[in-house]
Amino acid sequence: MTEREPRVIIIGAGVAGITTAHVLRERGFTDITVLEKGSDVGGVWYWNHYPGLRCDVPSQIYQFGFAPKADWRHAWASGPAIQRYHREVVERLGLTELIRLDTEVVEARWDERSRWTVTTAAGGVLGADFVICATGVLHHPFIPDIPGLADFTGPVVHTARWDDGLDTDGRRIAVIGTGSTGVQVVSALQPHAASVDHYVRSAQWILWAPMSLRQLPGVATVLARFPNLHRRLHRVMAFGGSAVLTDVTTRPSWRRRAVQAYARACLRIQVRDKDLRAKLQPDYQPLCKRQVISGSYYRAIGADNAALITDGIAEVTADGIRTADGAYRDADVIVLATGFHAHNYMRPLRLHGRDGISIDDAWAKGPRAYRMTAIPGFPNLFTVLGPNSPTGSISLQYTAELTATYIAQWLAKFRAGELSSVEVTDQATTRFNDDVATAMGPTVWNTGCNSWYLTEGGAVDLWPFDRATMKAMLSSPDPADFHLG
Ligand code: N01
Repeated sequence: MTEREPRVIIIGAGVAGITTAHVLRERGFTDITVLEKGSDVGGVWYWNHYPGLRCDVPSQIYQFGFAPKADWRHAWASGPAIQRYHREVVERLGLTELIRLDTEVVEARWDERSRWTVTTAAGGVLGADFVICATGVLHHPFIPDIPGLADFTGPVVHTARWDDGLDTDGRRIAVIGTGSTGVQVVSALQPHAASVDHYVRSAQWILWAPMSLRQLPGVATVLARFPNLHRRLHRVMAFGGSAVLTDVTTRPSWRRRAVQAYARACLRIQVRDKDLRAKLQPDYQPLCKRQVISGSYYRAIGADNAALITDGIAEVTADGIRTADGAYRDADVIVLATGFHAHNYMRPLRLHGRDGISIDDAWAKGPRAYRMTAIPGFPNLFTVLGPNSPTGSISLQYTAELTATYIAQWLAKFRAGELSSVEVTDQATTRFNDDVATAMGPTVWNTGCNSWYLTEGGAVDLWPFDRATMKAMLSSPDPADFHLG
């Protein structure tokens, strides 16, 4: 076979897409196109701009290892600051020219001879030797099927599609949902609202942290002055944070119990009202769901203009919400902080692999991939931050970089003429998924709560191993696990 340059299409320009484009370009690949359906890069940070949005991972950790930023204003950055960072990184690294914004991919079809044919919503058709799905996890808003919701006469807004023109000051606001988003949006809206009614179906443990803290003075100057030190520090903090989170989430130990004791103490110490505390008390272990972190929620929900409503919602009327106990509360605005279809990945994209198999059929029993990145039946296709990605433990930027570097090795083999197609075997994928299922046993995610980590089939869609295992699995391709053509 002769040497040739692979034509690569990356779908999505969020954390995973930006990382992949950068890694591939660094390794000398030149035919890269990134298709992004949004009007800007950033992924979740582009789509989410609800009041109070802040990343609950410290800013000096939540950043690309290849583009550290010294001068974060806050120790935990705001959503807009993180979005600006992604735009700046793309510009600084010269990735802008690779990215086509406002370009939604609606179909990708594999054909043995012509490779991948990718179709956009505008009717554009592109050919590619490889498709890389960097389409994110928390991407498709979940709109609950609540009776009467469509009849509400005021604004109904999902947090992931916030209307920046919506005036919430002085209004009666109903917020439904209490994940990380619901907790942040309630804390932000409560001080200026006439009232906030927080509708909570399952209570959440909330770890206190000083989320509005400024980055310490002098830190930016020192880190900017010594970039190597900054890189090393970022690594140490990201790896250290991952080690701690992996440890407490994946196996029972006194360290897990200590974090859980802290969560219980946060509730006990911050909420003095016994009735309110009882309603805020979850009936499952701390850390079982994606842990919520907040420095302000307990204060907000205890305010005179706030109410915590734990009775189920019976119906939405034209002007308010009726709960199962018969109580009725007026509302001017309904905010849906109800989360995402977290296991859609690249869907609803019509993805067809070998012999026309669709991703919906391949994933009829839930998303399934090999080492987060390869799917049987879909040659020359990889995912970055795909199924089993470590959204509950290890740095996503690190994981994306490791996965992209792994994929680059397959692309290099294509470029060198060593293969034309590569498809993971079903056996290797089953083996990996069996290992995942076994390792999930002692994790805290598996201790009896309902969370977005669970697929419809009840499997925990997370990474149950440590960072070293991830590194080992993605260090170099194992040809025995693949069909090569
Ligand atoms: O979504 P969620 P989220 N009636 O799925 C409730 C990341 N994130 O957007 O638990 C009533 O966690 C549902 O109730 P229940 C982070 O990874 C990060 O808040 O199913 N309630 C739950 O309370 C996070 O975990 C940051 O009983 C209904 C809520 O809606 C992930 O995004 C900030 C309902 C959904 O919670 C998702 O968080 C924000 C119904 N019919 C988000 N349907 C950072 O800081 C659903 N609910 C980085």
